[in-house]
Amino acid sequence: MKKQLMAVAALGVCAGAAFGQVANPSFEDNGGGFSGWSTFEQAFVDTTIARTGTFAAKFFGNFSQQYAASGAYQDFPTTPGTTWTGTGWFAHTAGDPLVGQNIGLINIEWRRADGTLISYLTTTTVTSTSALDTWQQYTVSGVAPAETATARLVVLILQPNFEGGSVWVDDVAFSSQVNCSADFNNDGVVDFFDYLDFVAAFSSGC
Ligand SMILES: [Ca+2]
Repeated sequence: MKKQLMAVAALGVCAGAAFGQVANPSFEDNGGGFSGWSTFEQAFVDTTIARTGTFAAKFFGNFSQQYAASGAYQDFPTTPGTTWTGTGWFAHTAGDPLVGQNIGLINIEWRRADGTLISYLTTTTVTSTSALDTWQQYTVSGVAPAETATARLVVLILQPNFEGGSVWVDDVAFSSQVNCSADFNNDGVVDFFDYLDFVAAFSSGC
């Protein structure tokens, strides 16, 4: 009986998938725009191509420096050890195709409480060789390192060498999962089945 009470007391949801939802993920809010996002350099919404709704984000290089970047981001409070996964749909168009070294990226930046950058993860998305006018989904995922207070999801174009073309982005998502040592069967919930697995592991010894 004592064991059962212990197990019931431990019942809880381990995964935090509801935490960290992206605001305005399809760029449709307020008649199309970046509500909920922060932007940098050449960032616009337009109706030339959209995966869902009417609008998508459009980024192109500023042609003023090498490795110019333009894009948009959102910040989410977090703690070290939390796993974050970002996804976004990317495209380029026949009307303004990516040229040469220009690429789309989806990044996670890990930042301290004072806002300084600790490190970042990056996934290359569309390139000059990607199919035109075709949406494809890309993912970036990782675990927040020590000192992380903020996980920043960034979608952007990188323009290394003054070349033309635009990156389009739609339907962005970002979710977190707290890694939980009591979730023995890794189903995202701590319940009696985890306790049984623990007992079985304990009984079998090492
Ligand atoms: Ca949209």
